[in-house]
Amino acid sequence: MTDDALILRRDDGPVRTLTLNRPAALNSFTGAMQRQLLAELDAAAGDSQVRCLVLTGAGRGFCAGQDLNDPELSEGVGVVVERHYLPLAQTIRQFPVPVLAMVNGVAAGAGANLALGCDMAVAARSASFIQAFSKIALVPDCGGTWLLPRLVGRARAIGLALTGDKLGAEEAERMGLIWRCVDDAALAGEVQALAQRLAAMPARALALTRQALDAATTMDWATALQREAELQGELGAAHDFQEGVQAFLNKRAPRFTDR
Ligand code: T3D
Repeated sequence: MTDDALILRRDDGPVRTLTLNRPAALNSFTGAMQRQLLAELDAAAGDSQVRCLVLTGAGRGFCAGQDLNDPELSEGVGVVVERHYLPLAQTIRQFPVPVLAMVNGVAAGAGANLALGCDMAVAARSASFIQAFSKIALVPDCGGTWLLPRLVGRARAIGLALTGDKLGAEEAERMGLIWRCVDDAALAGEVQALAQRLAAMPARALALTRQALDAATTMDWATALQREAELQGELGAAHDFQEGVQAFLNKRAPRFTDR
C-alpha cells in the first residue's frame, strides 16, 4: 500500500483498522475514497482472519462527510448517495464481524452517520458530531434518519438534525449517541483493547445479535420471540456454541471460528 492511498489498512492480529486518509480535507469523501473504502470493506468481510474491524480517520478529523469540491457531485446528489453512501451504510450494517468507529476528531454530515452506523462508536473527548446536512439544504443521509431517533429519541434527533449544531463527545456519550467518550491520549489503546476482546468472541453470534436487535425495532413482541427462537436454533447447531459450552465445562478459553 502506498503512502498516498486514500484508505490505509493495518492488521493487529485479528483486528483490521481502516483509516480514511485525506487529512487536509478532514477525510471528507470523494468518489475515489468511497470506492477504495468499499473495496477494503469487501476484502475484510471476505477474509476469515479478520474478526473485528475498526474505522478511523487520519489527522485531526474523523470524516467531514461528502467532499463538497468533488467533481462527481455534478452528476447529482441523489446519484452520489445511491452510488456510494447507500452501499457503504448497508455494508457496515451487514458486516460479518463487529465494526467499531474510533472517532478521533470532528465527524460531520455523512461522516457522523458513518460513525453512528457502526456497532460501537468510541470518541476522543475532543471529537464532535455535526449533522451538517441542514446547513447545505439536505436531509441526513448514510442512515441518519433511521439511526438518530433510535439512538437518542425524536426530540434530540430532530434538534440535532435541524440545527446542525456541534455536539461534543462527552455530551454525545451522555445522551446515548455513542458508546464511550475517552481521553484523547487513551483513544487508540481503549479501542484496540475493545476490538481485540470482540475479536475473540463468537463473530457469527455477534453479527446475528446486531441483526436481531435491528429487526426487532419493527416487530411486535411475539414476532421478536419467534425470531429469537429461530436464531437460537441456527446458532445452537453451529460449531461456536459447542465450543463455548465445552470451554466453559472444561474451564478453558474458547476458540471461536464461525463467521
Ligand atoms: O453528494 C452529496 O453531497 C450528498 C451527500 C451528502 C453527505 C454529506 O456528508 S453532506 C455534509 C457535507 N459536509 C459538510 O457540510 C461539512 C463541511 N465542513 C465543515 O463544516 C467544517 O469543515 C467542520 C465543522 C467539519 C470542521 O471545521 P474546522 O474549522 O475544524 O475545519 P475547516 O477549516 O473548516 O476545514 C479544514 C479543511 O478541510 C478546509 O480546507 P482548507 O481551507 O484548509 O484548504 C476545508 O475546506 C476542508 N473541508 C472540510 N470539510 C470539507 C472540506 N472540504 C471539502 N468538503 C468538505 N466536506
